[in-house]
Amino acid sequence: MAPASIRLRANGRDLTVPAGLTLLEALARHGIEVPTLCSDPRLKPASACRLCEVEVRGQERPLCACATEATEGLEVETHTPALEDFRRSMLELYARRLPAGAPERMAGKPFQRLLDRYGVAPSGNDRSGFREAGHPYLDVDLSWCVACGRCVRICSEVQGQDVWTAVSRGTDWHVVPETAGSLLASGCVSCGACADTCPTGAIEDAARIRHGQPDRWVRTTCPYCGTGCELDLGLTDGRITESRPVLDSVVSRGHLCVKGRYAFGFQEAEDRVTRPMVRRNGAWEEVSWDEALDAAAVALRQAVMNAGPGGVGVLASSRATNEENYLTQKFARLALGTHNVDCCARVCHAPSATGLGQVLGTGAATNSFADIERAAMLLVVGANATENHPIVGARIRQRARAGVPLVVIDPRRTELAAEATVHLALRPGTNLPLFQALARVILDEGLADLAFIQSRTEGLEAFVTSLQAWTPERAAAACGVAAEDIRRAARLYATSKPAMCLHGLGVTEHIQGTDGVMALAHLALLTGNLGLPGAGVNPLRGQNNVQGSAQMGCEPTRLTGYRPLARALADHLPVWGAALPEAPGLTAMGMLDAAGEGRLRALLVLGYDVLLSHADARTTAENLHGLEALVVVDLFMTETARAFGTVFLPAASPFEKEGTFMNGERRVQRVRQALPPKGDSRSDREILCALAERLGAGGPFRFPDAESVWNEIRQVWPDVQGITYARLEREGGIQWPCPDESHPGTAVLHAEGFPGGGRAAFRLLDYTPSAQVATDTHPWLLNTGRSLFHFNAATMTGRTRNGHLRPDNGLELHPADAASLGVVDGEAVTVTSRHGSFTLLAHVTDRVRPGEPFATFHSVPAFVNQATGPGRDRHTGTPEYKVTAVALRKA
Ligand SMILES: Nc1nc2c(c(=O)[nH]1)N[C@H]1C(S)=C(S)[C@@H](COP(=O)(O)OP(=O)(O)OC[C@H]3O[C@@H](n4cnc5c(=O)[nH]c(N)nc54)[C@H](O)[C@@H]3O)O[C@H]1N2
Ligand SMILES: Nc1nc2c(c(=O)[nH]1)N[C@H]1C(S)=C(S)[C@@H](COP(=O)(O)OP(=O)(O)OC[C@H]3O[C@@H](n4cnc5c(=O)[nH]c(N)nc54)[C@H](O)[C@@H]3O)O[C@H]1N2
Ligand code: SF4
Ligand code: SF4
Ligand SMILES: [Mo]
Repeated sequence: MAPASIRLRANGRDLTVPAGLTLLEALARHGIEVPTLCSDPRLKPASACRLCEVEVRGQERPLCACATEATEGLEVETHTPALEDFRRSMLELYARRLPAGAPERMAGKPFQRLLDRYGVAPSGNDRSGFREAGHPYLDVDLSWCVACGRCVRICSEVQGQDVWTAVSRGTDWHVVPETAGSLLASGCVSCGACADTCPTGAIEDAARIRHGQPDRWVRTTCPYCGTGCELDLGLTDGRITESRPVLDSVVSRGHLCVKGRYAFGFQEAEDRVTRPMVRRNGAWEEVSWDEALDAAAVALRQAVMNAGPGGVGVLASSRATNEENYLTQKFARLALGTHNVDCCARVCHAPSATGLGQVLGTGAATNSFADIERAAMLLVVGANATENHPIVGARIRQRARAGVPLVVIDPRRTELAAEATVHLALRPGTNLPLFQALARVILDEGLADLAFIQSRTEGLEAFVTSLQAWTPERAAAACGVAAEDIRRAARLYATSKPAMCLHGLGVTEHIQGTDGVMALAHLALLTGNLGLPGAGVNPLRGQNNVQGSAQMGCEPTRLTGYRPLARALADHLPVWGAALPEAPGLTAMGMLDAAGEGRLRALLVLGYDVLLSHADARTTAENLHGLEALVVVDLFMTETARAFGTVFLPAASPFEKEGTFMNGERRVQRVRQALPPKGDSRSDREILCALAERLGAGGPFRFPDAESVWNEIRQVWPDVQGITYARLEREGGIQWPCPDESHPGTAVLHAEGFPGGGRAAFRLLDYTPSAQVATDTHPWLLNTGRSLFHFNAATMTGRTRNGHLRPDNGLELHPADAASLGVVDGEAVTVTSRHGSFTLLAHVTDRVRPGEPFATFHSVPAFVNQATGPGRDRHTGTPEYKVTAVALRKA
């Protein structure tokens, strides 16, 4: 084994550093700053600028510190007069390329600091470099380009988009976007990595050019997806003007997608609701907080009086913090006396939690994002990671490009599918036959890990028998793929160890959602891909804190820790000091059904646009119509509130409060307040506690701050006992289980055993095909999901300039389908199912299969869920968003 640390000598000083660093990094650890232009910790060393050359004893010529490993006994000199003279003359060469005018563009940039240090000033006058000023987020003026190549490298090595290319211009070279036209017209995804790394400001955030350097930075966690990237919010005069990636974040490693990087503007949107409101005679009226809270409390109390505690329900927000979600379910249970509490995991990854729970005993991702780089093979199932978890997706793409086998199972040729070793483009709704056939090939071809199966699982024999029907040929026919491809995929998965499975909604949002997840878990059991780094079954969780909402107990049958009521009761009772309701609770679906039937009278909805996001919108609307009161806590007038709300309580945004989020790899990370709540808005925590006081249940809801709520969570859920705010501050995010303060957190679940010391269990799964089949009247199968620039109901991204980036909310339609309808790209198409219809502009592309159009649900006017149907997963009730039989016509 390599030694953990090594010693070297620099400028006459003895230094001890961890082994494996470059000389540049090693010296930096001891405060010896060697100048450099082309290096960035996110990039492979390029040795291009030569500024970091140092003299190494025994070497004839100086060596680039960025490309030299720090090894035992090395003796270096870093700032000899010769080296410094060389650096100054190099910088003079660079400075000659830069225009002498308009120095403010480079103000504060690393290259300006270097020039200052060496007393060099820009002296050129060529302003003819490529420019782009019409981009909403980026401002490019390559007159300031010093050809360090960092933009080219970061776009390729980190983001994988390869937008920038180097072209020679006379004796030197410059960069231009691939199309030489503009960034907007190129394959650029506006991740902003090139602007972040550019040392001169040639490629820069438009906001930096406009507002100058921020005067304050606040480190926090991204409020969008479950990846949980860390951002530095830059504030200028009390406004957020920038968001930059955090270099030392273990999750995001100095990278962000367009949403974390640029989509923060919703916070100050003009139509943000910042005053409490009550609906009177059909119209919203602004009122005081007292009035609004009274109105909400009266409505909730009245519903309980009229229909019993089961007559009210609460929908939690998976966009809010853990602390707020904990209070939400505590509010339902203690202040309202009902288990009617749920969150949008119900319409998302509830099948993952249930399916993994059934087979493995824990319903969360088994491994970590860092395992992407450890896996010898990657299996991506029904997840469009480069668009929906872009930081994860970019890393998967880098591994595939480095030669790691990648199997993608998705009806569409997603960006990852285009890079895959095998792409199984199955018919939507046919995961189960495919997964069963994969299992059968693994067993038939003797590729199973028998030792693992024997020591750690049970139920194999019956499982093997149940697979008899699923030959690759039969599955191939059911799924519309080639039997040989099923065999190739099975062999790749079973013979490359460790193999890591990552899955998305293409697995869960089906009537066989939970069964599909169990079938995936079986594949991992068969091949021994559990409990190892680089392996496991990993749902790519959706919203920033959906893992947290469920884990906090926003679930009718589970308390904090996602533990069944009976099992978690003993931890909760002493802390809560009150008995729990006896009647069982309803899921989100069940609550809406009950509202339609008049059994549920009032609903409290925090940050969740039910009307727009639930399937079969007509039924959703009818159900919501059955409510006597609908209290909405949100930042914006959601479609649900607009149509049915009776009280509106304006919530503080995630940039305006303290707390924690939990990302998809079970990591608890801090959310930090950058701004005071806008207008009169208040945090969900304050709102819930104030409501509890009004309901006469204030006692268990008196918390001075978010941290004190977290400390109560630690008391009721032993798995996070060791995670304190002080540790999060010191160490960064921590993954549960973390039972005590000396525990480092758990990166890989099930290394020792499955929960309760038990074995993982193979389950027998029956395949019931979807009722949504193509017929003469509805010959197409509609698939729905998301795209990069918008987020869910687009409530937040729709209030930023993301919409200017690419018109990407069209109906993806295969050219053959477009031809049969007589439509061309950009023409409107009406999609009609048995449930309803919507109209979208056609986006003609062969990334979808013929007969299988795809729509995002991001467009409010289009309102795609008018057409999706009532199908639900039989275990969790999760809607069947991914298959609807439809008819299409030119609008
Ligand atoms: N940019 C962006 N990012 C987001 C979101 C967003 O709205 N926009 N939303 C967030 C949320 S809440 C979530 S839950 C995640 C979701 O992230 P993903 O799980 O990636 O979401 P989807 O795009 O809905 O669906 C993924 C894929 O499933 C495929 N699919 C459909 N049917 C089938 C099938 O039968 N079998 C298989 N194998 N695949 C199928 C679709 O073609 C699609 O490519 O993204 C989160 N991140
Ligand atoms: N056709 C189709 N429909 C789908 C899906 C699909 O794939 N296809 N996917 C489904 C999935 S996976 C999901 S998760 C749902 C998502 O559906 P929603 O949960 O409705 O989607 P979001 O847009 O994330 O809405 C979150 C709301 O929270 C508010 N918000 C943000 N931060 C806070 C906060 O701190 N506090 C409060 N109180 N509010 C806040 C926002 O303003 C926004 O109104 O959509 C589902 N609908
Ligand atoms: S913003 Fe991202 S994708 Fe676009 S050119 Fe820069 S690095 Fe490449
Ligand atoms: S990948 Fe997700 S968490 Fe990361 S910046 Fe993008 S939206 Fe935010
Ligand atoms: Mo989701």
